[in-house]
Amino acid sequence: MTVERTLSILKPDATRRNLTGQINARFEAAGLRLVAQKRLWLSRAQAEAFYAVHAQRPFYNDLCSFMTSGPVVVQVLEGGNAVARNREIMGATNPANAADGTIRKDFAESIEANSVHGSDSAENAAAEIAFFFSGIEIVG
Ligand code: IDP
Ligand code: MG
Repeated sequence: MTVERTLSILKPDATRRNLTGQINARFEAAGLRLVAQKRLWLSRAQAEAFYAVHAQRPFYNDLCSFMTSGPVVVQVLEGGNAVARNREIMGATNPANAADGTIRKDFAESIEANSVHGSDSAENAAAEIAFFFSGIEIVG
C-alpha cells in the first residue's frame, strides 16, 4: 500500500449546511489524515483556473458560479492509496448513482452541488495540492 496525498474540497453546499465536521469525520474514520486545511472564498478567476480542465464542458460556467457562491474548505488528505480511497468515500459524481454510505449519497444536493471534490489521479493530486498549498502548510 502506497502512502499518498490527495486534494479534497468541501464545496459551498457543505459549508452552508455546517457539514465540515461531519464530512471530516468520514475521512478520519476511513483512515485518512487531514494534514492541511484552510477555509477560503474562491474568486471567479481561482475557480476557473482550478477547473480549467473542464472549460469545454457545458456545466463549466455554472460550476464556477457554484464554487464561488460561498466558502469552501480545501484540505490535503494523507493515507494509504489516498486518491482512490477518497474517491470511494466520496461516491459517484451524481448522488443518484452514489453508493450507500458515501458522502455524496448522504449529503449531496445535486450532481453539481455534490458536497466534495477529490483528485482523480496521483498526478492531478500533486498539481491540485500545489494550487492551494505551499509545502510549509502541509504537516504530515
Ligand atoms: P468529480 O467531482 O466526481 O471528479 P467531474 O466530472 O470531475 O466529477 O466534474 C467536476 C464537478 O463538476 C462535479 O463534482 C460536479 O460538481 C460538476 N459536474 C459534473 N458533471 C456535471 C453535470 O453533468 N451537471 C452539472 N454539474 C456537473
Ligand atoms: Mg473530477
